Amino acid sequence: MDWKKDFIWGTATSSYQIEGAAFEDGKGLSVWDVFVREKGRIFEGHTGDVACDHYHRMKEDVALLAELGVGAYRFSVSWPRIMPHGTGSVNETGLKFYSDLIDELLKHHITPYVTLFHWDYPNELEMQGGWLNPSSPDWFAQYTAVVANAFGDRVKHYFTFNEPQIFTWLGYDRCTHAPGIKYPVGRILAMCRNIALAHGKSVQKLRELVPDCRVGYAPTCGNAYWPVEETELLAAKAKELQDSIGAEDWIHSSAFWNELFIKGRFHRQCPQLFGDDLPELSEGDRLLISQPLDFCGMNLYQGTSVCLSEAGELILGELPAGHGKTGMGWPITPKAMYWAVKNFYDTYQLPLFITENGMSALDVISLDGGVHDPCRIDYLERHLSELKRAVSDGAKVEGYFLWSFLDNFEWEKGYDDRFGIVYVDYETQRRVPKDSFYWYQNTIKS
Ligand code: GCO
Repeated sequence: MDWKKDFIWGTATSSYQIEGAAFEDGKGLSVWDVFVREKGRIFEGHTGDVACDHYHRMKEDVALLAELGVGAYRFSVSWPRIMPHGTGSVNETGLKFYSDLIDELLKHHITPYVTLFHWDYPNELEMQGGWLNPSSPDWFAQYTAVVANAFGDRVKHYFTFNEPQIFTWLGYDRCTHAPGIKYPVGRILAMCRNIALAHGKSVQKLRELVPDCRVGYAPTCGNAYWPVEETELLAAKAKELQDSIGAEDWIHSSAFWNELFIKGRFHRQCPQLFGDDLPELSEGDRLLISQPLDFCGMNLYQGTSVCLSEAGELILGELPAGHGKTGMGWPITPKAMYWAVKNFYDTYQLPLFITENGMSALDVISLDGGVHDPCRIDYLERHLSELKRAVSDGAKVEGYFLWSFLDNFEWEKGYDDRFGIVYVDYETQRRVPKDSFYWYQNTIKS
């Protein structure tokens, strides 16, 4: 691998988390615009109404991306910004925002990677049952066609869904994310089937309208298990666990969604777990859902350790007291990067992009005017070296998108956690590149 010539270095963001302009220029409501107004849902009542005001500061932000020196930028399109009602009429001003963004990126030789769905679902469609509505796959295909027709001449890389395991699990089971409607498991499974059909129809539409496109999806790695000692026994156990789905957190597992999106089937454990609740997948469904993909994303932040106790029993998730953590309290587990990538590639042989990796920290602007984030640099260095190890062990990884370019709206945590390599002062909207920005700039160069 020629890390300089062939490897794609990028950063990632998403529409609701950075754009703001939530009610401007003809944009329709998303389920997040509604959810953030429900008392107690979001930290200190924060909303994405303004966020990083990227909608009005796009050129300044792209100039910063160009200074950073990335070859690619992963962003998402807000469905209700370009289709206010979710279906039917198109908002030309909304389309123009993304068209201008794409032109600005290309002017700076930055390749756009577009995520079609990063959770800001049109509220009017949610009112019609959302992903439970049997028409939802067609709604998504229609939206895909609008994006493909508008940008397909310049955008060749697409991710259909960002983290289907998160917006379903937190949106309709744990209810900490929009729309926060609690469904019984049977309904969630029916929703998963429609989401998978929507993914298949979207891939079909992209291939039809953008023949030279490359398509994938961006799951989180919900179950990244890593062996504390790299013995055969523990490595085998980590892989077995990564390929399994638990009874309680099946929906959070990457295995459930990779089997559905890549193989067009429910995971082998589903029949026992869900019995009659499990919807039928016809042969037609299978073929549609498992449309061949060009690559798969992986949003990787952390993993669960696998080790043996003194008595020789298997213990999960035991980390020594004082083990490193991020600002959100997530354990820092760089080996999860190696094992998640290696196990995924051994199982599916699909080229991978790390579509998100990074950490939240309680960053402040120091007295010297800089933002010093050595912990983030350490986190990134360790994860990138584990990624390099996985590549040298044969995994085909095409690129890496650091999460995130800007500090932004971290869903139910609001602005309390900062994931950016660029600090955002939300009072003034001033951008301050952190030390990690300059570290990443140098890493890309070298
Ligand atoms: C996710 C989402 C991002 C989050 C990031 C930090 O992976 O949950 O894609 O929108 O902000 O991961 O939690």
